[in-house]
Amino acid sequence: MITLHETALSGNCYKVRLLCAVIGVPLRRVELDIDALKAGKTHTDEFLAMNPEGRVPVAELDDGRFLPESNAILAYLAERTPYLPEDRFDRAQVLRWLFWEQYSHEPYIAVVRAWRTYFGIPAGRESELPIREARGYAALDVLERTLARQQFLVAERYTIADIAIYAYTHVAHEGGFAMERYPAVAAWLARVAAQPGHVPIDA
Ligand SMILES: N[C@@H](CCC(=O)N[C@@H](CS)C(=O)NCC(=O)O)C(=O)O
Repeated sequence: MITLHETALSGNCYKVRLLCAVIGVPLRRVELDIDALKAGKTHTDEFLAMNPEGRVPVAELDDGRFLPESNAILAYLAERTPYLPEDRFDRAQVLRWLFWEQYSHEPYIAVVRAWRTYFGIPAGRESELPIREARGYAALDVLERTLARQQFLVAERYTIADIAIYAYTHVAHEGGFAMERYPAVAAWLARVAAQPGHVPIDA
């Protein structure tokens, strides 16, 4: 059992819920909704004691320890499951995609979606939108090139690399990204959604 401090609409939080559903780890959800986020409820002293960065998701373990950072939570929960390979090279490839997601994908695809769908573009930052869109498309191009040649991102099997990157890719259209340009990505999204234990973001 873990307790997940989260926001339902966040792909970073959904990643953790999806992995828990796939591996059968029971989850207690503590929701900080969009209004709580807008009101800065992740920046209270109580929340900052769980995550000094003041962001969700944060996993609260049974022994009372807290683990922030979505992809670190995935790696923790996937240890000794088929979703984090034992093989040294395959495991490094999973890490490669987790790092890539946080550096080259999430800051563009997730942020454009958040601005367009939930928050609006912050005042004074309008000029960032086309740059973030272009970088989001660059990330989708990387996925399309990769998935045109293989079924899953690492070692031809479903891993936490797929879960991490699925989370915001499958809702990229909400940010206005033209997903019809990416047939191999679309086929991979369908493969991921067909995996045992899959749950949608709004479950
Ligand atoms: N690198 C972090 C990013 C977490 C993140 O950006 N969380 C957002 C929601 S998706 C948040 O808590 N925003 C509220 C804030 O920054 O105050 C992760 O992957 O967990």
